[in-house]
Amino acid sequence: MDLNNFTTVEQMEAETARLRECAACSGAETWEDRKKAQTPSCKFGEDGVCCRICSMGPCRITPKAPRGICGADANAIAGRNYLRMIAGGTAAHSDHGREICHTLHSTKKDGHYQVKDEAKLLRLAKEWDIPTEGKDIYDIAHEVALAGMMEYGKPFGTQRFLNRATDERQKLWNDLGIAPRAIDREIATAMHMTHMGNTADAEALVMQGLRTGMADGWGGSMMGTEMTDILFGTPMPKDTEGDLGVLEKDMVNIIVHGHDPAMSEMIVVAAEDKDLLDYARSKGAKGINIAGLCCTANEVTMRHGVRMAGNFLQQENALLTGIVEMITVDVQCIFPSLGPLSECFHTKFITTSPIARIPGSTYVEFHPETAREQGRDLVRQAIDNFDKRDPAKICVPTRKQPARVGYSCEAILKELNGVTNSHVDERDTYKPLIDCIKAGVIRGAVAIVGCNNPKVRPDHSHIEIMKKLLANDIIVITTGCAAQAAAKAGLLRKEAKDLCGAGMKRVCELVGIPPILHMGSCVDISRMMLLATDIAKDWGIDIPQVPVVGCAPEWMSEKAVAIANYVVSTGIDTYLGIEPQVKGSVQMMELITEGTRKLTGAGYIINTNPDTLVQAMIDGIEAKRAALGI
Ligand code: XCC
Ligand code: SF4
Repeated sequence: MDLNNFTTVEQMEAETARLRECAACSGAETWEDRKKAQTPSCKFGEDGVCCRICSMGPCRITPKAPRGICGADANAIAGRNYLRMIAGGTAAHSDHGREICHTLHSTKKDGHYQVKDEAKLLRLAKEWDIPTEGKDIYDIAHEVALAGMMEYGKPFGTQRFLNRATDERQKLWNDLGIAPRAIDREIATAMHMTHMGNTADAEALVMQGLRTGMADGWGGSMMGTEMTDILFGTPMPKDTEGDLGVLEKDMVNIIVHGHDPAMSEMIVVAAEDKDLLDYARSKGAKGINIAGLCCTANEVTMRHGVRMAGNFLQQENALLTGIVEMITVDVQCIFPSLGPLSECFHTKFITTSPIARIPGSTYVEFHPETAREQGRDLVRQAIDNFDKRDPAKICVPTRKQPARVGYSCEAILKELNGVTNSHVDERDTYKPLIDCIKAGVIRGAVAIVGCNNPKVRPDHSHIEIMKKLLANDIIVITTGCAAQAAAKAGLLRKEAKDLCGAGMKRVCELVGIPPILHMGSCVDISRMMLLATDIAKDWGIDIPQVPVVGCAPEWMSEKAVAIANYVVSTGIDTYLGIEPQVKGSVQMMELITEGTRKLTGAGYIINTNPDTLVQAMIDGIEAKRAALGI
C-alpha cells in the first residue's frame, strides 16, 4: 500500500501549529507556552533530591550538603519520593476500580446500569467461591461487587487475583514479601513508611514500591477491568477512527475525557435517544457526535466504537477547533487549563466527580441513581450550545485515520482459535501464537503503554518505536495514550501489516488482525499481565523467560510508575523513554535497573533516545529467545 497513507508526526505537528495559530487571536494559551515558561526545570526535583516531607525543610541535596536536616541522604530522599509516586498512582487506579465496584453494586434489572456480560460475572463469582446456583443475576452482581470492595480494606490475606498468576510468580511474591495485602493498606503503608522519621533505607523503599505497584496491577486495576467488562461488556474487535478529524463541523460535538467510563457511557447512550437527535436537528445540527480523549476514549471506543479525538497532549487542541460544544470529564489526566481555555470559546466544560474539581468548569456530580437523566441533560445542554459557536474562531481539523480496536484477552483468544461465537471455550489457548514465536515467524511481543510528555517530542517516540518493532517482526500490544498515538498514525489498521517484516505480515493476513492490538485503557494493562501469564502457562515456562517486554516511551503520571512496578514484579522488563526522578541517588538508580532484576527477573532499561531504546528492546527479546534455544 501507499505508505503516504500513514500520518506522520510532522503532519500532526503541522496541524497543531495551525490550530494554535488559528486560536492565537482569542488569547488562548496551551502547554507549549507553559512548557517554555517552565524551562529549565528544577534540577533538584528532576533528580529526586528535594525533600519537603516535613516543615524543617525543604532540604536539597548537594555535594556540600549531602544530608537533610534530619540526616536523610540522597538515597532516602529519592527513594521516599519515588515510593510516594507509586502510592499516588496506585491510589488513582485503584480508587477508579473501587468506584466501578460501586457502580456494579448499583445495578438493577431495570436500572440505569445493568450487567452486560453475565458469563464473565459468573466466571468471576466461581473464581471467588461465590455461590450462583438458583440466584438472581443481580444478587450475584451485588455480591461480587461487595467482594471486590473488600479487597481494598480486608484485615488479613493477600489479593485474590494473585491466584491467577503462574505458580512460580506466586511463590516468588510470597518469598520476597511483595504479595500485596489489602489495596488501601499498601497505599497507607507506603505513606507511613515515607513519613518523616521512618524508612531511610532505599532497598526497603523499593521493595514496598513493588508491593504497592502489585496492589495496583493485580488489585485495583484488575478490579477496574473486570468490573467494567461485567458492567459494559467485554471488548470485541470494532472499527473506529482516531485523531481530531473525528470532530464534525455540522454536528453537535461532545467530548468525553478522563478514565472512569460510568459517566461517559450514559452520554453515549443519551446521544442515541431519538428525541435528543430530533432536538439537535431542530437546532440545525446534522446529529450528535461523541468523541473521546485519553482513557475514557479507550473505554468507549473498545465497547461502542466511539471515535477517539486524541491523547493526553491533544486535549487543548480539541478546544482550539472552536467546534466543541461540550467537554465532560470524570477523573485523571485533565488539564486545569481547560477552565480558562474553554472560556475563550463557546465550549461548556463540565466536571462530574468530587475527585476532580476544576475552576472554570460547571460541576454536575454524577450519581448512579440519576445517571441516565443527567446524561440526557448534559446532551441537551450541549445541543443548546450549538448555535453559540463563534464563526471567527472555527478551525476545522480534517486529519483522521481508520482504526481497529477492542482486543481484550477474550477477543485475542477468539481470533487465534478461530471461534466466532461470544462464548470463550475452555480449550482456547495461546498455542497458535506461541508456535509462531517458537518458529521465529514472530520474534516476540512488546507492550507499548503510557502517556505523552513534553520532555520528548510528543507521539514521535511511540510511533517510531512501534514502526521499528513491526519491521523486526515483533507484535505490539498497546493501551492508553500510546494506543491513541498508534490510532492517529494509522497503525491500528490492518493495512499496517505492510510495515511488518515478512513473518509478521503473513500472520496478520492469516489471522486477520492489525499488527498492533489496542487492548484498552491504562487499567487494562491488567489484561496484558493476564496475557503474559497465560502465554507462560500455555508454554510451560515462567514469565521472565517469555520474549515479551513492556515499554513506556513518553510516560508522565504517577500511575505510570505504579504500572512499571507491577510489570517488573510480574517479571517483565520495562523500557522507559523518560527518566524516573531518582537520578540524584546512585543507589536508587542501581536498585530500579539491576537490583530488582536479581529478585523478580526484571528491571528498568532507561534511555531517552527512542532509536537506542527500541534497539535495546529488540536485543532484549533476541536474548530471551537465545536463552530458550529458539
Ligand atoms: Fe493519562 Fe490514561 Fe497517561 Fe494517557 S496514558 S496520559 S495516565 S490517559 Ni495512562
Ligand atoms: Fe529535610 Fe528530613 Fe524534613 Fe525531609 S524529612 S524535609 S530531609 S528534615
